[in-house]
Amino acid sequence: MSDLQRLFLGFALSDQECESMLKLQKRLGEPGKAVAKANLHMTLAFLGPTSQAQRHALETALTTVSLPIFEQRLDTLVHWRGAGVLCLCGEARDPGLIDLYHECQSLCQTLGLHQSEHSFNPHITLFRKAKHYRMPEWQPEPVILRPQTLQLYRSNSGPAGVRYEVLKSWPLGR
Ligand code: 2AM
Repeated sequence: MSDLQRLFLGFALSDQECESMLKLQKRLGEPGKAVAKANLHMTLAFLGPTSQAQRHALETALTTVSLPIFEQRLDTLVHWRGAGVLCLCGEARDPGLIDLYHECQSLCQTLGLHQSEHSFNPHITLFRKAKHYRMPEWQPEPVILRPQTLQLYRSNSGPAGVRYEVLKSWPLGR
């Protein structure tokens, strides 16, 4: 039997940050399936199908990587039509966060995990299955994220939908 788990690294949102996203979802109406409050997050790196050995090696490597405290401004609505997602996006500016992204991509390469074809694109997915959507005329209130921890998530798909389980957390600030 395969021991592969679908994993990704990301940042959880504070209650206040979640509330801002829920308010924005409400204001946007029903462009697709709203991401549930418990699933709201900002992805750092999608790892894809990961074995126990790869997970163990990744967790060990992450204990020695610099995990800076950072702020991330998200201020632009983006509709990725192909993927059918509507996101709140921002520009990656914090050098520590950008370094961390590259460090993770390099770990993914070393460990044979999924590597992104794109540069870091900070975003929070608000809606999925949003294939046909006309963007509103207005711009959203900017949200400044101030994450406390980096998390390793497992994505579990079940009859009730997808659920992201936190497998491990590393406090930021080292
Ligand atoms: P998202 O961050 O844009 O929402 C688990 O599937 C998480 O990893 C999702 O939140 C998803 O998108 C993100 N992700 C990033 N790249 C992915 C990819 N190539 N395939 C699937 N999910 C990906």
